[in-house]
Amino acid sequence: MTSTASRTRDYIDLHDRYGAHNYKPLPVVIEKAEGVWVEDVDGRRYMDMLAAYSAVNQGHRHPKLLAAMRAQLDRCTLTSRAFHNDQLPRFVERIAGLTGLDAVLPMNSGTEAVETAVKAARKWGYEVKGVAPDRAEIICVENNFHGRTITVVSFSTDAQYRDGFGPFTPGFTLVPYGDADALANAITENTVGFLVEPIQAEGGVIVPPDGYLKRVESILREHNVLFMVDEIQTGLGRCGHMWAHQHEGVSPDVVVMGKALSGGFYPVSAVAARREVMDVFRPGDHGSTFGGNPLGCAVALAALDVIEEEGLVERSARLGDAFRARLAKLESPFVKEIRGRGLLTGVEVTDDIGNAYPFCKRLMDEGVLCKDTHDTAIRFAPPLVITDQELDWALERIERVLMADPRG
Ligand code: IF1
Repeated sequence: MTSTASRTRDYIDLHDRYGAHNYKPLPVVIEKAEGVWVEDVDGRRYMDMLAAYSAVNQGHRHPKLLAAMRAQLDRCTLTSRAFHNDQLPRFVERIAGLTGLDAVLPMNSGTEAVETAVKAARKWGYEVKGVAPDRAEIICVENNFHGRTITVVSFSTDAQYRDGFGPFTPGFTLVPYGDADALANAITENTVGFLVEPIQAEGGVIVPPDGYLKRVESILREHNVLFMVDEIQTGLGRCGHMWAHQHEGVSPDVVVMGKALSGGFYPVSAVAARREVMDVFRPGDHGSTFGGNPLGCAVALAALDVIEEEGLVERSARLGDAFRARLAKLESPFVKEIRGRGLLTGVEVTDDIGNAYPFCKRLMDEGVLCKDTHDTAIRFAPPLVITDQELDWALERIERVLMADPRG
């Protein structure tokens, strides 16, 4: 590694040479971060309007999380689940309280938590609902994103996530998102669960029609099918409620969470469920070396404190509405639609522009980092600690970029 005027190029070349090429990141190499700001290896500053796909809702390196992490580092980092540790009990109690559910199972990545929910639903289907062995079906929706393991991409409808990775796990049925009738028609005697994102984030920030989740809930109750929500990206304040499903006041049987649960310090995920569902797991049925470790639990407890103490849920609701209102007023000829809730916003570019990447690149040049999703939408999801002034700063730049023809 040489020290040239552009260390950025050197780092990117080095990674290209030795790294796997499973991403196409924007050409910025981040070295430092604090709050909503990041700095690259050439000393340029940017506002982070992606927030690690909502894992840093609390802002980068929140002081309270730093302190909690450091304190726990000095005590104990990992015990495995062969022994108890003193942080996990408080963690599960806290998440039960926050979801209104009875029992909590900790994992690490979001995908693992989704897999855990799938396993719980299947076993509940056999042991409680009485589905015949190996016949359990789980209904998912088109255009979903729940992770990338073989089982999880088995119910993806995105060709890129699946092509070349078969054979897949059977037992999943797909219905269109936002269509409760389609769900009702797809239920069979073998259906054990319905898994859904309250808002499809990666899918392009798709907000379902009003009343959708409410209807879903009543259909599922009627047929004794578990209502499972993936709040990995939409939860923990991102969409202006603690959980995005609260927007419709529904009570899922299973809530899956991750990302901001540790404020970006450490992978921590969890599944919360009704006791009847969680109790299908008996000793030895399921687990993880790192899941429920004291370091992750300690940092998660602090991460939840920050969301509550700093009023991040209300902030997200208020600033998100203000953000979209100002973008709507812009009336850019290149914008087709503005969608979102709380501080999760998707800006769909017009069909003749067709591609959001050039806007993201220009925003980067203006000092605003964000990422396109599903090719045609720009996703804005800043840390929820963003101030009114910081949001104004970003909006000035976003407005400038959205008003300029990206082809010219
Ligand atoms: C990547 C996407 C976002 C998620 C929901 C489960 C998971 C995710 C609703 C899995 C993860 C991440 C994965 C990350 C980028 C990001 C992403 F573009 F890939 F689709 F946010 F939109 N459920 N989303 O959003 O959680 O195992 O990753 O912790 O794959 O690059 P994970």
